[in-house]
Amino acid sequence: MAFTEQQEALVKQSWEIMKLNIPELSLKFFSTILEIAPAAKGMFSFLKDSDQVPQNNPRLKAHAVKVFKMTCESAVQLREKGEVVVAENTLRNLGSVHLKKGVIDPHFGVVKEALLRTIKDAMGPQWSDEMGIAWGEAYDHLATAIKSEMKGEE
Ligand code: HEM
Ligand code: ISQ
Repeated sequence: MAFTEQQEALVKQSWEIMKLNIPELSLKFFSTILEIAPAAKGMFSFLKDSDQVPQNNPRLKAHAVKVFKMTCESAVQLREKGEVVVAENTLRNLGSVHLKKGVIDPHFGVVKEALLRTIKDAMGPQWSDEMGIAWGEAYDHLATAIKSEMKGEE
């Protein structure tokens, strides 16, 4: 089914609200990933010398924000062109970083679940199932692009 203007609006509007509280959002997103997949702890450099999720790590924040932003951009592209195209150099970098860190296909489902739970939590009463579906679709297209880059299928 085509990605609608209404779906794009749901993603963009909720991102505008969520980005007002990046410290909490990024922490919640990252903590939820580790809650669902504790084994992923070893992959992230933010946790190198501690068991605790760092409360104010600029790199953690920047990466988490990038995931949200890229997913939001994917929603715009899906509505505009019906597909997601990531700039070639960006995609190559993301492919190689994730390969090097040992990320595998099932991890993308973990990050999706964490992303959706984080949005639901952040939006509270403004959350809707339609909002979750829109973010989920945008994420799936982006994840597909990264996964195929990781497999050398570009
Ligand atoms: C790093 C985005 C999925 C684990 C990054 C970075 C970005 C990013 C922008 C920083 C890249 C850099 O340093 O140049 C995304 C997006 C994803 C995704 C958009 C899905 C659509 C995943 C998944 C995992 C994962 C499924 C596995 C749990 C990591 C790790 C790093 C990383 C371990 C390195 C962090 C560090 O510096 O220690 N990701 N990612 N990512 N990502 Fe992802
Ligand atoms: C990197 N890749 C995917 C998800 C992330 C969440 C928080 C910080 C970094 C991330």
